[in-house]
Amino acid sequence: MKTRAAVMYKHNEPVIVEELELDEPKANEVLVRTAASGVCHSDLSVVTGAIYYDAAVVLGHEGAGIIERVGADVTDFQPGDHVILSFVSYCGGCRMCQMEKVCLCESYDVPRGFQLDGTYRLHNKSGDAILQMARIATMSEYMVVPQQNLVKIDKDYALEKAALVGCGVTTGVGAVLNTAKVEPGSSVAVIGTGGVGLNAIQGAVLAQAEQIIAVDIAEKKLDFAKSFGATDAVNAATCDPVEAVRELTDGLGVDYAFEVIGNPKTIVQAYRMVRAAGTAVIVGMAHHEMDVSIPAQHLVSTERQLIGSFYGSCHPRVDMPKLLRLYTEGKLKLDELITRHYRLEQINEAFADMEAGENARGVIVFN
Ligand code: CXF
Ligand code: ZN
Repeated sequence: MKTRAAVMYKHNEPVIVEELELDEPKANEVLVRTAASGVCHSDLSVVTGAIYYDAAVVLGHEGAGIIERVGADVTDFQPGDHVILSFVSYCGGCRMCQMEKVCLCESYDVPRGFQLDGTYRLHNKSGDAILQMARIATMSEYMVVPQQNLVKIDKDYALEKAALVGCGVTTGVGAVLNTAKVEPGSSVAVIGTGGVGLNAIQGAVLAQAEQIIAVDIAEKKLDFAKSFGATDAVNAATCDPVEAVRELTDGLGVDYAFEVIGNPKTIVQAYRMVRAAGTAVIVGMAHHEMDVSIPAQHLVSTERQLIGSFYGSCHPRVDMPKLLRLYTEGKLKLDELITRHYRLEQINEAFADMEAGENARGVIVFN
């Protein structure tokens, strides 16, 4: 069948929207009609090569849709089911899965562009195989994905809201609640208040943190941060954010700092703005070849913790429905996250707006 999709052919060049040929789902696979795809900074990182795919790839890893057809051996899903796409497919049997750390499944690694059997479902007019970002590729009208990448949800939820739970909400809220396990009364800094950072702020509110300091260089994003629950805002374009955070915490530093950019400089800032025995949590995906330098003796003598958080340490099928329930109960903002809707053809404009700090989240909607 045919599907219109946003393809990254060349790094740092505009993304091409074109019609591709999509194969039928094989055993264990499901055909999903995409309803909405969030536009996340990691999609742009694929365009720049920071998250590296060595061939043409359809972008998108934050989406929701409706099941159209299922392949052989798919028993848990049927046509008409509403689903969120998870960007991790886990095997369920390896040691990490047994430890309930399914997003760290031994069979998964970033990036993944082909199906579990090693073959491809997408081809362009020249017959070339096209990869799917994170095996899903939500910036396409239709997707064939492994059933492990699906999370069934109630049909009452608007799919454009549910889509955001596929990456930004789960990654940000999960970093605070699951990875760091922030305690009530804590002080928290969030560096980078884009779509994921705003959700780290929401997570800090849910964790009942007392002080939530937003750090960014764009005033508009700091305004978003305040409306999502930040108690203080620091514009790092006009001051040293480490000094500013220390001042706001009586010289001590915060209990937790979340770095949601993926930049060595801001990762070091996160490390430096936590108090002794505090925890710096790195959420942003840095360029795959980048290293970070931390003062090794200081790390020991101050007992600082420096930890990574991938996909909010989530269990997709447990945590995503839970987050939707929090939304229903009015405890989690999803409506306010969506600043602007785009058509698939506007993907390059959506990226430009994201880089300019215009949106909390931009969302591509399909009809
Ligand atoms: C990324 C991580 C690499 C695969 C796609 C999603 N995380 C968040 O944006
Ligand atoms: Zn993402």
